[in-house]
Amino acid sequence: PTDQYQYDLVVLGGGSGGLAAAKQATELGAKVAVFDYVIPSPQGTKWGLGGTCVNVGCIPKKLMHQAALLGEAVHEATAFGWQIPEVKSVKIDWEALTTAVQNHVKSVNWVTRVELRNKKVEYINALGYFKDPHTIGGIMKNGEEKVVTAKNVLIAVGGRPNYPDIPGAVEYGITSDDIFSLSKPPGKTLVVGAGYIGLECAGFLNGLGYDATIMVRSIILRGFDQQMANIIAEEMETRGVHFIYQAKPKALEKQADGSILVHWVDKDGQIHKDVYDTVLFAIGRKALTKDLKLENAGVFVVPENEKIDALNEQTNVPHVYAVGDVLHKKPELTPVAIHAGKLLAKRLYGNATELMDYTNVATTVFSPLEYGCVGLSEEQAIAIHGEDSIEIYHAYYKPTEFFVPQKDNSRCYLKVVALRNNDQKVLGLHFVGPNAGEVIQGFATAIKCNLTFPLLKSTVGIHPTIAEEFTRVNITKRSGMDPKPQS
Ligand code: FAD
Ligand code: NA7
Repeated sequence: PTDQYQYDLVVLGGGSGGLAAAKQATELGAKVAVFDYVIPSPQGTKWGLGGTCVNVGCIPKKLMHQAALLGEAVHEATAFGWQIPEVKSVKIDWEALTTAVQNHVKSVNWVTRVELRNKKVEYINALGYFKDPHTIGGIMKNGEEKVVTAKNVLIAVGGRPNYPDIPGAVEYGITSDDIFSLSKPPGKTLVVGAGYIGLECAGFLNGLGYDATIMVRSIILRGFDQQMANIIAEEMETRGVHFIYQAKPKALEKQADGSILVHWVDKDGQIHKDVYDTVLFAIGRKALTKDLKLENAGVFVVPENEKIDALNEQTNVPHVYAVGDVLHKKPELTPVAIHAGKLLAKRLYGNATELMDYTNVATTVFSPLEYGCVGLSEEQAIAIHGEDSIEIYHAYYKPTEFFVPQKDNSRCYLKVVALRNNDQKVLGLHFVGPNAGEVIQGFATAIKCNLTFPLLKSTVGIHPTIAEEFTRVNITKRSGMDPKPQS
């Protein structure tokens, strides 16, 4: 420990960012404690160490998406000659699915604890808060308080789902915190919100055979390229997901048979009523800064969203840092939290100087037909550089594996957003199709290396893949030529 403090670093929040920073800091010789505590959801769902990604985010989400893809694959397999008796009656066993998913989550919780023990990071299962700028209190499950002092503090408390302020929402609604361990099959489900979490949840539920409806307040996937967003929504619609546009829920009422009567209002102010088995809110997330008593340390939050506006992960109080979803205007993604946490620990305890680069972070929406992207959307590129300076190359393509089962390929589409001037720097890549995340990841490195359109064109493809389509694209939107494949 450094001079008068018990710890060199106390981390508030044992999720993606906090754990990465804690492990890196101890590796560099710092004495570190991590406070992690999960307040149960209003439905009573709780989970172990590791944060959102492991327990109620990326990991269970990807597993349920995979389960849905496998259901699709079972049907395709017959076209390739697999003999599957009574393929039409193949259906999901929700309990078996959630058990498998939760078993994996629990194994990750366990590995995380062992890793902390091995690395000599002290794990304190308590809800931490500032007593003063260098003193952290933590309320444990039994109500007792643990108090420690720290030279530096890292805030990595992440966020939790919002509920709308309407009657019945908290009592009868669920969120992504509950869906992955829901004890009974969700049945007919209303998903409120058309951000990526709403689309993904409705997508896998539909793929698993449940009737799913998305209630969209305004647009699909605010902040993402709108052409691409609408393509994946259209694809979801053809696969059976229902969309109610320009609508908001007004009230939820529990009925005698356990179903939920949803009162909702359309764009003309007309009230409608529909019955669902499950209502899932995916209307955004709030940063968990309220419980931290930041005023005791003098740390400011942005009033509108209670997030922390840090410069190079340093808050307005020099020895207090922040990483992950709690940061204002930074991508809310696990690898972003991890990368920023590691770099910060290296700067604090390893004499490093490298700063986190939040630009050109690739991401993927795991909708039934996935959407992966990196860099600027078409709209953003035009807003920054002007329409005359931007060239959009685009193409529809036909995945080889779609032909035999005659899968609909009409929304397999990609586009390249590039500058029009001499070097034709690539500003953004967008891809709708199978395994979009796998396709985009390597191109994200290429963009970091200042990829230009001529360099992309000089890359020899891997055949037959869908990623090679990026090396074949040559039709500009400006030309008005048909981007559909000629063969
Ligand atoms: P978290 O991982 O949320 O960890 C914070 C931890 O701190 C939690 O355990 C919390 O309980 C604890 N805590 C809070 N307050 C206190 C306190 N006062 N004292 C002690 N502990 C406290 N990202 C991707 O990159 N890819 C994806 O596919 C993806 N899918 C997602 C799907 C869903 C449904 C959701 C909800 C999120 C998804 N994300 C995805 C986002 C990703 O999960 C987050 O960006 C990431 O977990 C943020 O890490 P963090 O360290 O900021 O916070
Ligand atoms: P997002 O991406 O913030 O999207 C929230 C969606 O919910 C969006 O479509 C909103 O519509 C809609 N919304 C927001 N408030 C309401 C209310 N009150 N009623 C109905 N609809 C509403 O949130 P996610 O939950 O998908 O993800 C949260 C974050 O976690 C996300 O930013 C990731 O980076 C990580 P709008 O477009 O505002 O009209």
